Formats: sequence, C-alpha cells, structure tokens
Amino acid sequence: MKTFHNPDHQQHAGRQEMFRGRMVDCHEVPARLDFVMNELRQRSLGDVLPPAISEIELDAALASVHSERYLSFLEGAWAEWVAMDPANAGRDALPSVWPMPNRHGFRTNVLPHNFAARMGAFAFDSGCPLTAGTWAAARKGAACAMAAAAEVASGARSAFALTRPPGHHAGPDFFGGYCFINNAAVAAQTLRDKGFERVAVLDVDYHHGNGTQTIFYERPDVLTISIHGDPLTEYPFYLGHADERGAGAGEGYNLNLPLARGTGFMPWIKALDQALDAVHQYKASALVVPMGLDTFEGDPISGFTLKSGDYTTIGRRLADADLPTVFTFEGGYAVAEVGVNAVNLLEGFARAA
Ligand code: OKP
Ligand code: ZN
Repeated sequence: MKTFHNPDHQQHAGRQEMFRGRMVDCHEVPARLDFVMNELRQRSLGDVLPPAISEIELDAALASVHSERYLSFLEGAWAEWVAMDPANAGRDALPSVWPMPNRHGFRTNVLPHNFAARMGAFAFDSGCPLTAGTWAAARKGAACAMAAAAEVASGARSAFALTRPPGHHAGPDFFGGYCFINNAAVAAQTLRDKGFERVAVLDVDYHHGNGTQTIFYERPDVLTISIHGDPLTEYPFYLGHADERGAGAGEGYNLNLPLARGTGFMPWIKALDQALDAVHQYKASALVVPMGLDTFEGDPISGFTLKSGDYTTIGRRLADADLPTVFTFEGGYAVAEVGVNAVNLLEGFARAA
C-alpha cells in the first residue's frame, strides 16, 4: 500500500486550546504523524511519497467540498489575525464570538470586520487554534487525499493519506475539532470525479464525523457512516445521533452508530459489521476510511477500550468489503502508540487475502 504523506504538516502546530475555562496544551501535535511514519518505514508497508497534485487540480477539489467564502476566509485568516495586532504573530488565532442559529437573531450574511469575531462565523468550537502555517499544511493534506484517491482510481487496491491536521470535523463552511479541510471528503469526491459511482465513507474515529456528514447529507452518491462515542456525552455533542439519516435526495444515505463511553472491542466490532452490511447493501464501488486511532484504551481524550492488537482485526474486517479503499489519518492522541495502532490496521488490511 502506498502512503502519501504531507511534507508540510509541521507548519500546523497549535499551542493551546480552551478547555473548561482554561488554556491547555493541544493534543493534536506534529509528533503523531512522525510516529506513524516511523512505524510504516520499519514495517515496510510500501512506498511513502509526497503528493504530486497541481495547484489547479487541488483548488478545484477544495471548491467541490467547501464553500468559496470559507476557503477565502481560511486563505487570508492568518494575515488578518496579525493585522488586528502585531503581537498576534506570536499567538494562535481563536474565535471570540459565535453566531447562534436562531430564527430572528444573528446574521451571517453580513460579516463583522473584527477578525476574531468573524472567525466565529466559521468555527464551532474554541479548541481548534489556527496558526501561521495552518492553511499551507491543510492544503497540502488535501493534496495527499487526492493523490491517494487517484492511486486507487488507477487500479491500486488501497492507499493511505498520512496527513495532519485531521479533516473529518471540517464541514462545507466550518472548522473545529482540529480540522480545517475535510481530507476524507476530498478523497470521496475525487473518487466520484474519477468514475466511482457510489462511494461509501466509513468513519472509525472515536468522534462523530460531523463535517463529512454535513458535506454529503443531501447527496445519494456518497454514503456516510460513522461509529463513534454517543454525542449525548462525547464531542462534538451537537451531531451524530442515530436518527440523522440524511435529507432530500440524500435521505437514507447517512448512518450513525453511536456507542456509549466505555465501549469495548466486541460491541465495537459488531457496529463495524453493521456498517459494512450497509456498505454492501449500498453497492458501493469504493470506500474511504477516515482512520482515527482514538478508540484506543490509552487515548487521553476518548472513552473506548480497544487494544493495539484489535486494530489488525479491524483492518482485516475492512478488507472483507473487497473495495478499492482510501484511508485518511484522523485522530489518535496516545502519541507513542498511534503509529503501532495505525500500521496494525493498515497491515491487517494489506495482508488480508
Ligand atoms: C478530533 B478528532 C478535549 C476536548 C475535545 C476536541 C476533540 C477533537 C477530536 N480537551 N476537543 O476527531 O480526533
Ligand atoms: Zn477523534
């Protein structure tokens, strides 16, 4: 299996995020990717390459999953943050005010000039710092997702987009949960554009893939499935319930499988089998797996209890779907173990007959 890695990922390195009234160190750190890279190389899973995607192709793909208004906001965000106050150059950008979706109140058609306030129109949490290199890193990450999709479209059985920041919380016009550009959505859309008629996205990260769900919610050509901690108690809280089934032409093409905090491997793999049944019934022609490793028992911010060996089983089970498959790297914050867990899953997939 080829891996397309993001050579610019370390340009995004948030310092601190808001948590329970104080600033705490970010969990989503550059070392996460390095651990995966080292493990891939040690176990020689396949070539590890930078993506070769033109800026024109990349812009077209970004515009197919995110709004123009959001993309131009992201592109100019750091310069605007620093323009507010030169001292901001030494601080990460976080939003200060959020519009509430209520009937007669907050407007988002006219945006405020104050940048920190305007950020709130595009963000859904206070835990996702935007830094000087966020745009460059996130853009190159989307190129990795495109390269992985192109690899699969030209006949490979699978490919891995190894990038950070992660993507599955980023929606058509919002960021949050450490995510800015939705890499899995970029991969799914690229597969659609390259002729795969029905693409399934099966999100195995601990957190609900709210961005991906929102992007494809009204579309029947991309089935979105997510197995995750129940939003009644787990982030991102405001989306991910079982009764969200898609809307309009997309009705019936979203499946959420929330599980209680504390869930172990047996019930988790049962949910995976249910997800794979749905992929099969949908007659998907390709699969995208937003691969979060934060279901691990040692994860510092999550609540499932999977063990390192379980990821090999998950990889094998995913291989049973017998579909061209793109993996994108999402969460997993037990930094020293994230490489082993990620490569266990990929190797389980790659070595399955
Ligand atoms: C991103 B991904 C912990 C609060 C939760 C957001 C978690 C984002 C997870 N201090 N912060 O899905 O792994
Ligand atoms: Zn997660």
